[in-house]
Amino acid sequence: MRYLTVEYSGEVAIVGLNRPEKRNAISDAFIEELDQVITEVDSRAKAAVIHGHGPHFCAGLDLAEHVKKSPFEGVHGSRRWHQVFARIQRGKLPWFAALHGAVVGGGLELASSVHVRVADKTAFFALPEGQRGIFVGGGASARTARLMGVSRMTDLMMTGRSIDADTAERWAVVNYVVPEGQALAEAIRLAARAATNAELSNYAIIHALPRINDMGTDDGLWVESLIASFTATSPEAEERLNAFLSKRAGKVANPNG
Ligand code: 1HE
Repeated sequence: MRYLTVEYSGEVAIVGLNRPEKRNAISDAFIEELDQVITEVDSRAKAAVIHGHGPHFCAGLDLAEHVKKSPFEGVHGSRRWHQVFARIQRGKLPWFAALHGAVVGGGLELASSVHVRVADKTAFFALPEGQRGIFVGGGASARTARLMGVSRMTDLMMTGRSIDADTAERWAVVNYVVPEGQALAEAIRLAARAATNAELSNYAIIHALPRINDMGTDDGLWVESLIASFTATSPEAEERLNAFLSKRAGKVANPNG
């Protein structure tokens, strides 16, 4: 692998963006390698974590490569990012991102395609496409806009400002903020926990929730009933429900102690 590292911690795949000398900027070859890595981890892991090697998570699109593209190549390139990121967002596994340093442009688009985001205090977020004379092309107008809202995304793109990790949490872009250097360990811990869920439940969470969110209430509730019945009647659900009733499974944790 040239641009990515893959390790395993039990059932959790740990995927590292590994082009630190270019701040993990994503080139065409990088995207193709990510596609291969997703195929590999889909068959070997029950959850996955993505993080960046070096001082930043990801500086987004490889601008040096992009400068040389024709309009037609640009469209195909953007569609390829969409295809590969869709394999994360609506694939087989729960994905977690560990974010530090720059999470900008296409880096934020990649982070927006995972299911749970953990940022450390060094993380900062921006969409500098306006300054570069381009537009988002890796899914931000659909995914990042759904996280932070169109108004905030418009502000980021118009003004070119960066937001810090606490603001990103307030804007629902990240789920957790942890001290410097602790995002990866925390993301792995959370992913390991998700890996113990019923596979069918994780699949339903990944696939049904965002689709229902895109539906009207009545259609959404109908689909919810189907998914609820589909998961609850699986042998694994029966075993897990019986485990709780016979006091073999843990109780829900009370955050107040
Ligand atoms: C790059 C890229 C890149 C760095 N493409 N080469 N993304 C951006 O507009 C972000 C541009 N990058 C930056 O603002 C800064 O590099 C960072 C804030 C991310 C990091 O700063 P720093 O001081 O740690 O690193 P650096 O010295 O700026 O960069 C180190 C090297 O990485 C340098 O190359 P060198 O040969 O001079 O050593 C940089 O040129 C190179 N580098 N970022 C190519 N992005 C599907 S559409 C998505 C659209 C977008 O993503 S637009 C946003 C693009």
